[in-house]
Amino acid sequence: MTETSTIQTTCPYCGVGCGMDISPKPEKNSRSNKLAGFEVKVIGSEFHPANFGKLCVKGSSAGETVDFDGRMLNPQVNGEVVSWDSALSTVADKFRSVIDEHGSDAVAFYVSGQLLTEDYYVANKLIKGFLGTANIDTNSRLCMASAVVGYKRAFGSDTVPCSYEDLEQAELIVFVGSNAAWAHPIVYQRIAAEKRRRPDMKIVVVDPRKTATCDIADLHLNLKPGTDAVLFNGLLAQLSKSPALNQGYINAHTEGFADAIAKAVERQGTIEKVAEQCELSVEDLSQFYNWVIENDKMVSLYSQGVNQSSSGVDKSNAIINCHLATGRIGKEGMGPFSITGQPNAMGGREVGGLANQLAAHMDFNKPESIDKVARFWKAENMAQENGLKAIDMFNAVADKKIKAIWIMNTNPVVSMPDADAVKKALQDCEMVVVSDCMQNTDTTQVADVLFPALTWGETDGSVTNSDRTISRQRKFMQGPENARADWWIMTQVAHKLGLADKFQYESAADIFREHAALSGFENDGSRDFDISLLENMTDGEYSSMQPFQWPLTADKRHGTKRMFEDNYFFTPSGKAQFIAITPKAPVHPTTKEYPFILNTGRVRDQWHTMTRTAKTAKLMAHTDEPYVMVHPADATDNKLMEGELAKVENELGLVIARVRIDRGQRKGSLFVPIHWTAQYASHGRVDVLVQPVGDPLSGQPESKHSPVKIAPYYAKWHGFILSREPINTDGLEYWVKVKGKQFYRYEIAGESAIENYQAWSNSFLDKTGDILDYEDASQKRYRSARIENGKLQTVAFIAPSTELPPRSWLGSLFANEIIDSKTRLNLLAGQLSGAKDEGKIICSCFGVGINTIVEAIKKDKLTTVEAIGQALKAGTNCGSCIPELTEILTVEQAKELTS
Ligand SMILES: Nc1nc2c(c(=O)[nH]1)N[C@H]1C(S)=C(S)[C@@H](COP(=O)(O)OP(=O)(O)OC[C@H]3O[C@@H](n4cnc5c(=O)[nH]c(N)nc54)[C@H](O)[C@@H]3O)O[C@H]1N2
Ligand SMILES: Nc1nc2c(c(=O)[nH]1)N[C@H]1C(S)=C(S)[C@@H](COP(=O)(O)OP(=O)(O)OC[C@H]3O[C@@H](n4cnc5c(=O)[nH]c(N)nc54)[C@H](O)[C@@H]3O)O[C@H]1N2
Ligand code: SF4
Ligand SMILES: [Mo]
Repeated sequence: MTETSTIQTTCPYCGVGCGMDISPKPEKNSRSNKLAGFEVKVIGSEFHPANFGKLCVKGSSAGETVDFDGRMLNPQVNGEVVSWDSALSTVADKFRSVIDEHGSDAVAFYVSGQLLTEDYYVANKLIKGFLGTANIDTNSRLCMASAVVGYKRAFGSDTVPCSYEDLEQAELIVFVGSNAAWAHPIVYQRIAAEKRRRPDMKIVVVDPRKTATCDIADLHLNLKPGTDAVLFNGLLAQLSKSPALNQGYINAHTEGFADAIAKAVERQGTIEKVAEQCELSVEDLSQFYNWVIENDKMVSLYSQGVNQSSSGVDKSNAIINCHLATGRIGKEGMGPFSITGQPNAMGGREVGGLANQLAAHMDFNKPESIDKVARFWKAENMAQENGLKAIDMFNAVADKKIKAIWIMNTNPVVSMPDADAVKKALQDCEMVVVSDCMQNTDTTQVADVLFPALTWGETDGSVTNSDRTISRQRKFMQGPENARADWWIMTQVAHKLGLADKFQYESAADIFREHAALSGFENDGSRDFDISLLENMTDGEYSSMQPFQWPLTADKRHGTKRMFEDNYFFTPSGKAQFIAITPKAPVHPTTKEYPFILNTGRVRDQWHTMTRTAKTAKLMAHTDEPYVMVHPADATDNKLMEGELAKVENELGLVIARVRIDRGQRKGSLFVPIHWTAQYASHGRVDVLVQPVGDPLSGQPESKHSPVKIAPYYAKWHGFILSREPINTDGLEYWVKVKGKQFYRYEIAGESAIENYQAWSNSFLDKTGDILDYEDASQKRYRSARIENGKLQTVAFIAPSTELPPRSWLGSLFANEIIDSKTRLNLLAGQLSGAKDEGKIICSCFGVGINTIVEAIKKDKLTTVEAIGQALKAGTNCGSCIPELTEILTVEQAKELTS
């Protein structure tokens, strides 16, 4: 990359798959230190069909996360830095000896929907074609496995029928278990913009929780958790009695309608029965059903509220059934649209990188498919049957049936259900290999061998987004000297295993061509995934490849916007299949001891286990601490106070989180975000509470429905430490680490009283330089500050309650070259008299806090989001905070009315 050039790539985060234009920030890149990394300017690509120039706050901050802070820099074996040659041999030798001694099924790969397609292809080929086992599963099992099986049951193929454009053409969009405002912000904003243009377009949100997505909803159905199949079976029953039923379509292009409708009518035949089972009002439900009946152009956009369930496959088929019954598929503005989460969840499906897939949209269910792939790969040791899915795979590690596992680009010690059991299984495993770009993650900490991976911006490949658009990720900077691309690491292990001739790739382009060729190999229209027109593309063409939607075939040379326009499905009869659904309750009901349902999910500005997004203070500003969202009545009944800490517990584990009381939360249900790890919090890993049960067909875990109890965490003291350098947290009972600008902030608390403040301070804080401190043992207060060479190094504040000074002024002092005498005088007061506190940051792009917003609303009588934007800039860049600005306006207007 030259000082002026722009390189087009794709966002490393969500499945929207936004195109990005990257250019260097020359002023930031003059540092000579090779390990300092690089800073780049990121803007949305104007012509990318996913985003047309827009980016959300995560995407637009991606350039701030490419420094090498915390990166894994070298291969390591048992904690020692070793050469590449030695690390590769260690892994190849162990895999070889385990296979020789215990058979192929004693080894496994656990990979990720964030691998590039080329990496994924190599992983799948190596293990299924040459190690002789299909024990390769992926974090996509936790993500969209149910949607895959749902599509396959209905269409005979794993085909997402829709395009993003369909969302803009729809008359009715039903979000089911999707908080797209936070999880797919640019798709959500495209819908929101269309809703502004056509206010009579109808938006329905089906979610037990009131989320930011409800901001544009005409109707929010806060159904009883786990009852979506009842809702859509009920809808099918109503459709069957309505003019929306498309009997012509049903007769010509589908099978199984009679059984499906019989099952639906049996128990969900009346609106009243459905309302009762879903705990919804008859009025709301009738409204929903009527809108579906009246609006032909309907898209159902579904995500983890549907997929992450012990009957997630049935739920997706219950949704698809309604589209088949009305013929609402394969046409403009309609279709059942499973929106994918990770940037390359779809690419993983295309290469077949799940344990129950073979390759290129083929499965193990047909011997001729196995033979086909074996011939194409010239495979010597072809797997013959499905491997173990994620939950079973980690159980097999625990049972010592799997003796060597290679984890790439995922953090299962955080993200798998019953995460403590997964951690223990890995600790006890003979060999755990982890390829990651970061040195310290909860999973790298249980590894025997570490491979330093190149990551986004440093390596080349391709990804497929939610609407089948394949885009290039391009290298725009050098990674750490000793890090390597994931595909390269795997090919080198293959070489060490004597497979050099089968893994002769020199670039991502080599792999892409082979992948494209396999997609067309003896296909003849029998498989939906076909991009074989690209099998002979040159390196130059690969380098400049523009986004396109697969399939790419001789008669669709520019790709395929919409699938099933010809009403042909990939089933033996060519017809789509209705599936008769008997709704099932979640596996674990609440009990007297564990009376709450734990729901889990995402927050706006964090990505998964935070290994990148926690590096930027900007993205930490919106939500900085694990929280538990509670309904006001449940809070009262359980003595929980806003802003205090609570323990959420069951027989599997314990989470400690900050209480947020919210009317949008359903009674009896709690919500905790998924993001915190042991790197950032003492008790923040929510998956330690999640029951390891999955859908029998898809194996996807029920991550949104685990029974728990909640009680106050009776802290004897609360406090915070701000420190220029990270501190050692051993011995702190509750802590959360938050990256600020030039400092780290630790929110801390303890159930045991601090007997001696000096001793306490000595165990966590350095003592060099100037120490200012203040102690009032009777009031249980302690404050200290340490200044060295004129600069502030640490401050610590302890109090008996959460009433502590705001952190903003103290934090800002870390930018000062020198602490002057006036500041010194105020340090232990924690604030300048009269200084204003921003409060919780709402707009991350411009750092605007809630206090500033509320004050401006009151003072300038602001009544619209646009007016707030004009006054404060909040909401005018990426727009991700607009739902929250609307909420604040509503609350302030309500206060105004009642005052
Ligand atoms: N900011 C951000 N964005 C992300 C990610 C991230 O980490 N951070 N991750 C990406 C990934 S990999 C994924 S998979 C997607 C996930 O995207 P989403 O699925 O939209 O996100 P979640 O927050 O997991 O869950 C969605 C909603 O399901 C609801 N839900 C819970 N139980 C039920 C139920 O029984 N029925 C219904 N109808 N709803 C229910 C929850 O209340 C929640 O609001 O997000 C992607 N985008
Ligand atoms: N309770 C509950 N649990 C959940 C969910 C939920 O909603 N509720 N959601 C589930 C879902 S949908 C998902 S997708 C998972 C996500 O969970 P994970 O996949 O475990 O989370 P990530 O943080 O994305 O992990 C990616 C890892 O890869 C590393 N990495 C980044 N780039 C590269 C690279 O180029 N190469 C390599 N080798 N490594 C790299 C990162 O540093 C990080 O350690 O969580 C699942 N777990
Ligand atoms: S919506 Fe945001 S996180 Fe998702 S791809 Fe676009 S910029 Fe990246
Ligand atoms: Mo996901």
